Amino acid sequence: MTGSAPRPPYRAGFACFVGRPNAGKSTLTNAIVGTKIAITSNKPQTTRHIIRAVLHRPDSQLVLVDTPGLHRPRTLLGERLNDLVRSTWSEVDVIGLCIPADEPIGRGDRFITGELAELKATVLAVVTKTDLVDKKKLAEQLLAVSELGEFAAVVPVSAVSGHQVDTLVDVMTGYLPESPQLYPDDMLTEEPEQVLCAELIREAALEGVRDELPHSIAVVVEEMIAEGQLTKIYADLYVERPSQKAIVIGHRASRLKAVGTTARKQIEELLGTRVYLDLHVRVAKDWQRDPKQLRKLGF
Ligand SMILES: Nc1nc2c(ncn2[C@@H]2O[C@H](COP(=O)(O)OP(=O)(O)OP(=O)(O)O)[C@@H](O)[C@H]2O)c(=O)[nH]1
Ligand SMILES: [Mg+2]
Repeated sequence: MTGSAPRPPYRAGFACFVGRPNAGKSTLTNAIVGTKIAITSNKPQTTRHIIRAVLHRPDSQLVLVDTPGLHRPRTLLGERLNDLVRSTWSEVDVIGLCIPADEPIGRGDRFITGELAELKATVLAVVTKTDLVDKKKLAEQLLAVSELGEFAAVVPVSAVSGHQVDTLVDVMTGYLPESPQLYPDDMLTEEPEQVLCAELIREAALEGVRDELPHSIAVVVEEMIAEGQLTKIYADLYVERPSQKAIVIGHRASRLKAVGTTARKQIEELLGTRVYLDLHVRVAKDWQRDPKQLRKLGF
């Protein structure tokens, strides 16, 4: 006679990925929940808002908190973003320190590792972008990372190929506390649609711009009106200087049109309706350094 095995306890809690800009935190968050919730780009410091994404499993709920990359701040915005990261660290149960497989460990990684050692959360190291290196290089990186600090585990993963994503979830979930469910069954994120839409517009606008411009772009959705199968969206795209406005708009508005088309497709996918997108470019002089403007833009 065999009785059925005791059910594992239900676990639920919060986790976040940290690491320098561009380490692959947002891409990994999306890969884990299987939906694009956080925007990503090859420009450093893409993430500016804390976004929570919930992964539901029969015996667990993992709430991923996507944070900006920790960096040496050069503006008031940079300082605010770093503050957001640090306040998240103190609220989560598990932290995954992301280090790309294809880049040497740097001063920034050592600095972050040192800060994490002070926290009560379980800290894992996650070696990201494993699809970009061969086996030998990966083995070397795993060794280097394990010597960087005291980690509960070191997990290699590729958000692009999906390699080891489930394993990483298993490991993270194992460190969550026993807890009742935290969010309703079908809730993927608590982020308002308005914010998600603004982020998709910003992602489209980041494509193909260089130097300081990516940092100068901010997007606010002013109004969303649902009319049956059509959603009308009125949004403002802010830059810091008139010269940047000209670049963003492009020759005969060609760039702005392209940004609008890309963003509209993404938003239609998100909302499941057709979308009319009205996009205006405005100058908010040096907003990254101006407390009043920052507040207006939601920081
Ligand atoms: N090849 C490969 N590229 C990846 C992988 N994960 C992320 N990337 C790329 O790395 C770049 C940065 O990814 P993000 O997810 O935006 O990085 P992040 O850590 O969130 O960056 P910040 O928000 O700026 O701190 C993007 O161009 C991604 O497409 C991966 O597993 N493999
Ligand atoms: Mg990000």
